[in-house]
Amino acid sequence: MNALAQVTAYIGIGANLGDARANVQDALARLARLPGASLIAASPSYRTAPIDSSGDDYINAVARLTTTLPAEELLLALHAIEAAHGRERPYRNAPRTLDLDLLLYGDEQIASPTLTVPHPRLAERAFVLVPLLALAPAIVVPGLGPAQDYLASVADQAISQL
Ligand code: PH2
Ligand code: MG
Ligand code: MG
Repeated sequence: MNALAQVTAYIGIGANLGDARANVQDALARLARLPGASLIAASPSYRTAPIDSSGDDYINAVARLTTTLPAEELLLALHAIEAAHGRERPYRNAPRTLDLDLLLYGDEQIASPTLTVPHPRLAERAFVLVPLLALAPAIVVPGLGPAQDYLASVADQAISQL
């Protein structure tokens, strides 16, 4: 029998409500237990200034998974982890206990009503680019090219490794 194809996926993790550091660590633990996925690596955590958002500084990190889950199923699993942290969405980019974004799913470009991959603002945000490049310095973003090429354009965004 054929083994199911393993896809490498990158997940952006963010929190700025409650114990944000603990929420990010718990998200990593839950990703490690996710059926159909393996947590391969996690970036360091970073403190970042809110971008187009409000409230406290964020804690951000990126995780690399391999998974046999289709992208839409992986997204549902990410939403379930957010829900376990009491994630509420009172308005766009509201402060949140936990945000899990599917940044990259193999080399796929996906545009469905529920999911856009690569994440549309990935290359504009230091809180994604810096941890992503810490995990995968040579990563190429489908449709954009090397992630490294976008770092200079986010150099004004405050970010510090914890
Ligand atoms: N997430 C957003 C909007 N702004 N800013 C920071 N620093 N970190 C985030 O994770 C973040 C944000 C939307 O998801
Ligand atoms: Mg987000
Ligand atoms: Mg999100």
